[in-house]
Amino acid sequence: MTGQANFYQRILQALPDDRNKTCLTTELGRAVSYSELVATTGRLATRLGQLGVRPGDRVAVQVEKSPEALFLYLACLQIGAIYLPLNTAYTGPELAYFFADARPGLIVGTTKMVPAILEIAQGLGNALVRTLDQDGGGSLMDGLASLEITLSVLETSPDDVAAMLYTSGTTGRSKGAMLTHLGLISNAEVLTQEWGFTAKDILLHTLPIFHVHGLFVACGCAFLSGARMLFHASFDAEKALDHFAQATVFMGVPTYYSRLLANPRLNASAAANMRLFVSGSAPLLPETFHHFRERTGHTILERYGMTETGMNTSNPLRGERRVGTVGQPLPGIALRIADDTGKSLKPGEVGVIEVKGPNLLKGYWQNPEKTTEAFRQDGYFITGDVAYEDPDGYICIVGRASDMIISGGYNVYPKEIETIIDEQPGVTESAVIGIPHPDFGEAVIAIIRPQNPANPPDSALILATLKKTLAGFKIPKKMIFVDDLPRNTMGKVIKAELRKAYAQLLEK
Ligand code: MCA
Ligand code: AMP
Repeated sequence: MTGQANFYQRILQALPDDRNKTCLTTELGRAVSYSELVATTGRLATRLGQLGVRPGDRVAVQVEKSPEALFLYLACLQIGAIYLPLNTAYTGPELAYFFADARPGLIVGTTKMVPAILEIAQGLGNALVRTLDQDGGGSLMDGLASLEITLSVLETSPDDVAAMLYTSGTTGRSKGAMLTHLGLISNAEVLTQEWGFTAKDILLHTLPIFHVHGLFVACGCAFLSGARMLFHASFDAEKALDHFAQATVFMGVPTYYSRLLANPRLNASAAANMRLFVSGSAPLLPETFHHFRERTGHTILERYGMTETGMNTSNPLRGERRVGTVGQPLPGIALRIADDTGKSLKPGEVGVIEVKGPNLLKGYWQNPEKTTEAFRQDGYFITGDVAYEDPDGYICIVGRASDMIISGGYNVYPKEIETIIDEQPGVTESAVIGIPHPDFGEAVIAIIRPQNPANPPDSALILATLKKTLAGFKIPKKMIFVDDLPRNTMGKVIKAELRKAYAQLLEK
């Protein structure tokens, strides 16, 4: 790690000398050079300054993926503002929670979402709202091309907050994980090194850029190595395969790999130009790992991370990539499998993964209690992921301490859905669980106990209410009415039993 504390300054240091080189190409064929990246980022930074955004202010952004969206992120880094990206699937009520909690000084949304955003912003006092659309237009960009750049890169200290991402961790309502410049720099540096990124690489980038995986991992490696990106607006297996021949690295969640496998065009010759396939965000099934190797000759490299920590472990670039494991701790990151007092367990013993290193979050936004709960006295962060270490030091994740669901790489917290279902007329209670799904890995389903089993409420009405409030990926793929839910002696619903009973419901 070099002395530079601002992540954007570190990125600038890594850019190729020839700024006319292409930094990224969109799927529509638009080529963006490094000089355009630097100039537009500088102008956006200046625009943010004109709008009154100051170091430490939150800039909440819910926009479609585009080069300008990426420059807006870099502009926030440049001026020391805290970048707060939000999933484009979030509805008005979800946004209202994040805005009320984070109190952003500026909210940037798409023209489509802005009426809803303005309504929320009105209730928040002085939040400014600007638009940025996928084509690079919008009120944030008005007159930008002729704007003189007046702001340079702010010298930040390593533990200044660069970005804030909302996550529920293991419990409770979403909390803003404060990620520092040092955390982002150290993690991007270690991954660039470990995965052998160079300026010769071309990264096929199809992930969303509102999460750690697409923004910090993928873009971080590209920026620090000078690799070019083929920047797709979203993942589409057909379009991705159209660009395989030009790319050398691909990163995705397991659903991307199962969708690629479902496409007959995937074979060894289609993947001949690739040197590395990386998977993460959710468990990669052994069958996906093996089928991918049989079809393409490539062994997927699985790694493991978390919003709060960035990446913690990785299978090796050289050496054995062991199926069913997430590899070994990355350099500079200490990891232990611990019992519930934080004591290290022996290899083979199952416990919770705890990690420590420069990659860790600074804390949860305005939530000292949850921050204290998440850390041990000796500085280790408690991930909530349940695992054991094999005799060679590879980490095998076997479950999660919470009943969080990961569907297609997105985390879903049952409580949030259960609370809404339980408020519906005719419902006594509900249990939301994740069950195996051929495309999403896990799918959300709801088991509902109606007040009158002979006359259960209309599931279409419950669905409609859920859709008004929650992002689409959280909506149950099925709702089942039952007379009773299984309980333990304390009266708590036994979700493990429900997961077992409905395990086959959505399988092939
Ligand atoms: C979309 N839908 C989903 C999901 N995505 N349902 C369940 N799970 C999902 N993940 C629903 C929509 O609500 C909609 O429902 C229908 O599917 C079609 O929506 P569309 O947007 O067209 O779907 P898609 O394009 O097929 O998207 C699926 C996807 C996407 C490509 C797998 O979800 C995706 O890109 N996931 C990646 C997430 C990711 O980047 N995760 C990293 C975060 P309806 O038709 O009923 O309206 S985790 C992270 O960063 C940590 C640190 C880590 O370790 O990496
Ligand atoms: P998030 O809160 O979105 O950052 O999700 C992080 C969670 O995703 C982790 O705590 C793990 O439960 C899960 N995760 C990430 N990568 C993997 C992986 N390779 N295998 C299994 N689970 C993973």
